[in-house]
Amino acid sequence: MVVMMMKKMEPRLLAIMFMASLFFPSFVHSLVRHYKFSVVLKNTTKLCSTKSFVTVNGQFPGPTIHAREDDTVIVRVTNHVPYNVTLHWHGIKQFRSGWYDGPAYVTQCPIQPGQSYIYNFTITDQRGTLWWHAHITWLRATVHGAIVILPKRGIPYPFPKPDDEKIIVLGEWWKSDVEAVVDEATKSGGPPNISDAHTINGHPGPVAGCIFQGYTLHVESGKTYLLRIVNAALNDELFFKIAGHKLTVVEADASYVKPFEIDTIFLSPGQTTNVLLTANQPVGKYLIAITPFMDAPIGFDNLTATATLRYKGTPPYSKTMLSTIPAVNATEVTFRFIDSLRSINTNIYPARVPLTIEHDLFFAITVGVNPCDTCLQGIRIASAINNITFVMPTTSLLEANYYNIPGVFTEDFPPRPPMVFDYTGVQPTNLQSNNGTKLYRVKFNSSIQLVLQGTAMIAPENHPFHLHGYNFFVVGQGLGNFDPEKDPLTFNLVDPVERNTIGVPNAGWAAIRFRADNPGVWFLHCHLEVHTTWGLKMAFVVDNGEGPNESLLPPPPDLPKC
Ligand SMILES: *[C@@H]1O[C@H](CO)[C@@H](O)[C@H](O)[C@H]1NC(C)=O
Ligand SMILES: *[C@@H]1O[C@H](CO)[C@@H](O)[C@H](O)[C@H]1NC(C)=O
Ligand SMILES: *[C@@H]1O[C@H](CO)[C@@H](O)[C@H](O)[C@H]1NC(C)=O
Ligand SMILES: *[C@@H]1O[C@H](CO)[C@@H](O)[C@H](O)[C@H]1NC(C)=O
Ligand SMILES: *[C@@H]1O[C@H](CO)[C@@H](O)[C@H](O)[C@H]1NC(C)=O
Ligand SMILES: *[C@@H]1O[C@H](CO)[C@@H](O)[C@H](O)[C@H]1NC(C)=O
Ligand SMILES: *[C@@H]1O[C@H](CO)[C@@H](O)[C@H](O)[C@H]1NC(C)=O
Ligand SMILES: *[C@@H]1O[C@H](CO)[C@@H](O)[C@H](O)[C@H]1NC(C)=O
Ligand SMILES: *[C@@H]1O[C@H](CO)[C@@H](O)[C@H](O)[C@H]1NC(C)=O
Ligand SMILES: *[C@@H]1O[C@H](CO)[C@@H](O)[C@H](O)[C@H]1NC(C)=O
Ligand SMILES: [Cu+2]
Repeated sequence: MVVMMMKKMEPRLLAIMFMASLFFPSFVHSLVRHYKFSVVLKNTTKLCSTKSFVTVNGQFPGPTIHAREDDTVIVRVTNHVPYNVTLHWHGIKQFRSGWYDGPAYVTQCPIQPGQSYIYNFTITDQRGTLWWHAHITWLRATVHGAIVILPKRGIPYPFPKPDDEKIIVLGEWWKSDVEAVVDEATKSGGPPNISDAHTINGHPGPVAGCIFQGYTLHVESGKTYLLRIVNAALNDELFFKIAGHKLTVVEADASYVKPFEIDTIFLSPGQTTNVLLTANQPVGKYLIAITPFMDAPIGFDNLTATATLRYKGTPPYSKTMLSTIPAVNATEVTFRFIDSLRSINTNIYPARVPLTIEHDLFFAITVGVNPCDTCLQGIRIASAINNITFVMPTTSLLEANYYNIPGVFTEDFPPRPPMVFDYTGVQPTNLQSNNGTKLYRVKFNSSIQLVLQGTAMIAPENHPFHLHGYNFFVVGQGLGNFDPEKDPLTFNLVDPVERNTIGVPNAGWAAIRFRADNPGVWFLHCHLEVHTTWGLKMAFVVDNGEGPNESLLPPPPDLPKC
């Protein structure tokens, strides 16, 4: 195509184009990047137990996708395992390409054993670190990997160019099969078993029963490294710290932030961040530690995972410099990190915060119990938004909307709680919820404000909420009950951080804004897999706008069927 066009062009024009491409390297066409992902079982005897687990291409963490902004990424996924699989490209906006977003029964039916599906999406208007993961049952525990999006060719980072880049994927490991863990919990109605270890690039910490080798981050004195950190854990929010070194945060969820220096990074499951690390300490070895954060009276995996930062030239048998670690309930350390995040908001990367609101939504997040005859204690834990525990359909919501299939979902998702109570104070005595496959429909390009209100029902807890299809701006955050009169006066509408996953603080609230300029069905859910399983999820339906450029593409021919 390009060659044919060029043949028809004036030679003089071609010469100008060629020269322009020399002076402006960004003139070079964007690329199509092809990947082959085989979903296969891998056997291990090394990772804490002997078990067989699901991977992509036999790798844990899975392969990294490298692309530039404006590139098209094509991933041919073939399922060779006895489970249904889908893959989600976490944080990729999927403009008009919702068929490739990946959450099972939301945008597609599963890729069944023996089947293939080609994911095909273009990366528009984002650069940084994101990640991909399975989006069905609990398979993402071991089916995940990083996505590195470089800026367009010839466009520099808005911070000093690092000498090298390193990917650090944090995970959570069960000695037994994760599908058995979630199935057991679903049968019993109670909470699932907590994990047995945390991992850094696939290496578990020094944990009983695990062979400890540990990941080593090799550095050279005087050099600066860009660390691309992903929290791929299922249920645990994590602190990340390197002994003796400060970190300069430059990006969160593939959006640039105003750089700031800090010693402890805090990431909820689903979140990513890029930091600069300068090897400016005496040659030696330094401990890298990841530890969980939990400020609620809830059972969790409290184990630390460690790795080593090692300078080139470190003598053998050197001692590793240790570091203090934050207390598991160090809420103030989480706020120190979160409150420092600001969009870079420059001419090139403006923060386009919606200033007027067409949909003013207030979602109360509760965890309660419903009666259950077949459950161990006669009750089942259920989580809800505005008292609706989301019921997954058995066909894809996006298809149901596209083909107008009746009976799959209703459009009456409540924009506010049906019952007002003291969300973070005195709790209702009735802990039951309603259920349904209820969606919330908006017109193309509507502006939405969503206040996510945590509650103390059963126990107050932090919930990292993830929105598909968009980034949003975190315009406000606070403790206690949101005050619709006073709190909006303090909103940051100038340079709020732009991200795709937001930790709603324990017994507090977070306010986000976004413009629904991407047609499709977009999932909103807690990124603690345990809570998603309990029904803490819903979806938006966003209508097409005018003309093909504002409309969802037609479904691909190989879209899996239910
Ligand atoms: C993994 O182990 C199972 C049973 O333990 C065996 O049937 C299978 O062939 C093994 N797979 C590989 C790839 O080694
Ligand atoms: C990917 O999508 C583009 C645009 O929708 C289409 O032209 C192209 O053929 C697709 N590629 C594959 C491999 O399906
Ligand atoms: C969950 O933990 C209990 C108690 O330790 C154990 O008996 C059970 O086998 C575990 N379940 C799975 C699926 O590992
Ligand atoms: C970690 O949790 C276990 C129970 O899962 C508990 O026995 C242990 O005391 C805890 N350790 C710390 C340091 O809190
Ligand atoms: C954290 O936990 C410790 C030990 O349980 C307790 O003494 C301390 O008050 C807690 N701190 C906060 C901020 O809740
Ligand atoms: C939720 O719905 C259930 C069932 O209708 C009801 O009993 C309960 O009071 C409601 N709770 C809240 C907090 O709205
Ligand atoms: C939804 O609620 C109804 C009425 O309480 C109940 O019978 C049904 O089992 C619930 N469905 C699910 C999937 O929880
Ligand atoms: C969406 O709305 C904003 C604000 O009114 C406007 O600036 C923008 O052009 C609209 N975008 C589209 C694609 O219509
Ligand atoms: C759609 O977008 C393409 C490429 O940006 C542009 O050339 C075309 O004019 C647009 N069409 C309409 C109807 O806006
Ligand atoms: C896999 O997906 C198909 C299509 O939705 C469904 O019929 C089947 O029950 C699923 N299998 C499992 C094991 O969940
Ligand atoms: Cu949650």
